[in-house]
Amino acid sequence: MASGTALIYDEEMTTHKLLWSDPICDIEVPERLSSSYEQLRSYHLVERCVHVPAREGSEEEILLVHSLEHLEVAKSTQTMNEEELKRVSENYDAFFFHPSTYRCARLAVGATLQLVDAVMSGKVRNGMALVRPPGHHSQRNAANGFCLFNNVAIAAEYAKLKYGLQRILIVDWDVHHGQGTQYIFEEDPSVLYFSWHRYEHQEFWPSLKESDYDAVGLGKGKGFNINLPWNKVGMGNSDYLAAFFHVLLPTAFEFDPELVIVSSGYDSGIGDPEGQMNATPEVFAHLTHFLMQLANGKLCVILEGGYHLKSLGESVCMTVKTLLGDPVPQVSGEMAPCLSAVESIQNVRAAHKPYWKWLAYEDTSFLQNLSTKSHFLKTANSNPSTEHESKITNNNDTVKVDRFLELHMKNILFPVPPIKTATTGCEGSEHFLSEHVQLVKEMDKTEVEALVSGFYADLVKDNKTLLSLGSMFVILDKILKKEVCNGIATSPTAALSAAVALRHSVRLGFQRVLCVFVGDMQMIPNTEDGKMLIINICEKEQSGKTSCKHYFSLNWKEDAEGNDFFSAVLGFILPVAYSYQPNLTVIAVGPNRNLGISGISLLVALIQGLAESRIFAVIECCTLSHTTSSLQIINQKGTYPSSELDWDNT
Ligand code: Q9C
Ligand code: ZN
Repeated sequence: MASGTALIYDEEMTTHKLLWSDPICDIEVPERLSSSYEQLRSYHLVERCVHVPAREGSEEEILLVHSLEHLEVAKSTQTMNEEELKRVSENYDAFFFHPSTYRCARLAVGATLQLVDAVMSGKVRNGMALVRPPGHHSQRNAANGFCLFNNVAIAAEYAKLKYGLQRILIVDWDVHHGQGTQYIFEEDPSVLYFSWHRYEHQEFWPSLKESDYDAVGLGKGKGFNINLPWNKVGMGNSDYLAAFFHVLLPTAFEFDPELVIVSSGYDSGIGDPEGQMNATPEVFAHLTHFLMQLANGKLCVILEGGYHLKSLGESVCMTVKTLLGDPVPQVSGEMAPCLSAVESIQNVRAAHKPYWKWLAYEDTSFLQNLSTKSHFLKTANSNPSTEHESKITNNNDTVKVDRFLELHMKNILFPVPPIKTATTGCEGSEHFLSEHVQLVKEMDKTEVEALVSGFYADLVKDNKTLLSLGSMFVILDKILKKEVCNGIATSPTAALSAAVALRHSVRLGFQRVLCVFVGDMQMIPNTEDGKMLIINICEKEQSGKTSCKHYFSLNWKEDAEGNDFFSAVLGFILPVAYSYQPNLTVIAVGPNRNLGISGISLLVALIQGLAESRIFAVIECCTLSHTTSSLQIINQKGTYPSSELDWDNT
């Protein structure tokens, strides 16, 4: 698999600038590019990237999307004087020409195509291109909204042509609707276009009817255009995450793109004068992290808008850091989408229900099957909008709920179906025992006994268990001391190991530990007043084992549909996990698990955005089918060195 992150920047693209006074266009300044690059430099991110030079896009490449007439008009501006430039500019809505504009726009196209080539050829895994002028408003025959050529649209056509791609996802997180991109691909089922945008019921520029949620595409392209209009300003981290969990990610995973291109405008970030939104720079790390799980990691991020220089620079850095594989920073703020966001999300889901089976679950009856020890869940799910309202208005609720529970209930917008049993039993793994012995040298039996004394001591009956706990502690301690970001341990009794790990972490002062347990959990630890949250994905109902409200069990039902796993992860596990905001995640894989190794590794990858990517995995020995697959589970940077686990001896 390809590694490395490309960064494309060419100072020449700062020569395009506004020569006269125009209050509409004066925010699109050269410093957007230069100060973002400086910010990357100051975080020492530039030197960690693979430098890829820009080039001019060819006329032929521009003509993949634009008319010859448009190209000729643009070309003709190179030799114009200011007065002539101003006159041509006035033919368009919010665009300005400078004598260098044509050259810069060709560099912007070429830089974007260079990035596509670097990623598609396997020279790098992913990358970002800092370009000006931006592209997503530009149309076949017109400049618009600071955009001359549609860089991202040209890149998609180019990738289809040069690499024979059949499915490309364009994610447009700029705060404006990329109507240009929509027009170019609205009849094309090979390009899935997703855009969220400030809309305010058509009040906000470009004020088009076709920016609303009901523009789903045309002809063969029906279902491949997804618009999520924001009807209020002030949308924040939780709204953006909810949009990903409940709209973009389910459709994107179902679409299964071969390449992801981001129209990466940061005017959707906090402080931006155009967007008026509240999302902080860290949220872009999370959005990037999610998109990295698609298309085998092939992700090209292309700059669009972003007019608050500081916010823009920080957000660009968050994106590049994440592309490089750094731990994902925690998002701040309460994790519940606002009512207006929920409405928009409901609307776009309803509009797209005919086209995407992964959006189709809106049957609330499943909730009766969802065995959760929290009675709040049932009411909270039945009608998110009114539920949200009642939370706001009904302050003297007689039921005292934990703050987090209250929050995450609002976060679970849509019901999750029960999930089908997907996989096989266990295979032998006796050879793992030797390495427990080996590791335990670092922590002897008496030490372990001391650590578990007073709790679980009675459960640690045999030597084998004691030894495995020893190895578990060694790895866990490295994570807790922040020597490593994540780690993995095997155990003959995953539930016990997880319980001990949770207890130990809490004792060391971790305030919120999330535990995702896959398979039958033979014992459920005391959740210690909300310091642990346990989500158990299992086949059997774990009834009567605990009365704790910080324990949820998701049951895979025999008659459940395929793909339900995804709905559960995106519709339930991630929203709950994000609202809990853990500072450590423990994932345990026990016996009778109903998930294959690929499901588990995707689950891990998705929850790796939490707890600053601090994650500890415990796998019950007999559930490993072979050694390498266990390593697939945690494969991000910062992994506890597998050599120490000595698992490469297959
Ligand atoms: N009353 C990008 O972010 N505003 N373009 C026009 C007219 C134009 C934004 C307002 C905003 C263009 C790439
Ligand atoms: Zn924009």
